[in-house]
Amino acid sequence: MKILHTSDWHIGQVLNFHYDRQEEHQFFLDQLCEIVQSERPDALIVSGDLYDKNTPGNSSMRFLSDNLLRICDIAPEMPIILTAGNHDSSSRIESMSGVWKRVNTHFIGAAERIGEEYRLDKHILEIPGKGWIAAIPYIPDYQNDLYNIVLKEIREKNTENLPVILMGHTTIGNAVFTAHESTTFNGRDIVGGINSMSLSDIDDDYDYFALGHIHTPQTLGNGKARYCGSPVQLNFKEQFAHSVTMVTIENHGDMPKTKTIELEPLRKFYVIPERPAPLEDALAYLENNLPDSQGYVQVNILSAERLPSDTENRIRSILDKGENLLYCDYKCTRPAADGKAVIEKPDFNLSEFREKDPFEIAERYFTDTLQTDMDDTLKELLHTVIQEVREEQAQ
Ligand SMILES: [Mn+2]
Repeated sequence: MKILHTSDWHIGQVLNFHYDRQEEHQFFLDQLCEIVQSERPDALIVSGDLYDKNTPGNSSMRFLSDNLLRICDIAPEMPIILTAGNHDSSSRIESMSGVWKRVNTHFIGAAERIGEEYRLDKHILEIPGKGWIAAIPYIPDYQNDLYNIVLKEIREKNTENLPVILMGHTTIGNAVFTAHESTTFNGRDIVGGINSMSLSDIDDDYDYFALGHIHTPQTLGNGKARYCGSPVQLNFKEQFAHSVTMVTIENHGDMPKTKTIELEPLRKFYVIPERPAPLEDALAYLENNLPDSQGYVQVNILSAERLPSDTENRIRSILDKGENLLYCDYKCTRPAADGKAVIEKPDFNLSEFREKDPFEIAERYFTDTLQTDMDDTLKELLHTVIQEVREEQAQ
């Protein structure tokens, strides 16, 4: 069985309130169409965060459906399986699922219970003669038993011993979180508001665990679980090659063979200079080192003081000398007493702030103002409240 694994598309992202990424997403999806055409996978799976917001605009929704239809036309026999991530609204993702099934495209938004039991049929997709897909969307912590329940059901159905693919949108502990802010609570990693689970919590009889949520591509400890990473760079921290993953599994029980297919970005993300430098040095460096291909620029400044109000205009006028360089923002880092840059806790700029988990913001506010750490009772309380608001929003 051959599977094309991707996740974290974040369609509809607007960078710094200003730069609509649709052209860049189109550039990615054009490449995805070519990959489907040339590789002919048995299924295309998208492990969550289809949209950037849980209320995507009409143009984003149309953009996704137009592009999915293009893929359907290229490979009508190939099922497309898309799950909701924590950025998506699960009910919105499922709202048109009945229609989409007619073109072999499956949207799975949330787990559902009938009485005490989960509805399992919506998570289990058989690709006849090829294999099985266990399509688990982003689920709240208390539903984590769903993974093993679905795998058990597939075990019983899989009399031909075909490969089993598990999909998930979650944090796996000890993964590499470079493109994200992570925090630890009660010994568990938390990324983007999702508490980590351990691979050992999940029965080991899947052949490949197609993960989404962490944007840094990586294969995890057991060699069978992989974050394919985001296909389009979403912020200045994601300084790595963006890609999709092609997975081949011969038989159930064999190790998966993965191939990373790198994607070409339409625009690049430049952090200039690489290390924070005093304002005048940073601007002079920028002027002498203007990138020659189009992209977003973040200027990396070291300053103990608030920057003068004309800083933004000065940066813009330097960028105007380049070809299609888009001003994004500057990042101001405070120097420590010994003159070295403090990079552990830089000031957030507005776009970074919007990406933050509410827990982190509250925790930081608390420690900054009261100069003491939040105790566990308060942390617990805060987590519960955030979780409850999230669940309400998801409905
Ligand atoms: Mn994501």
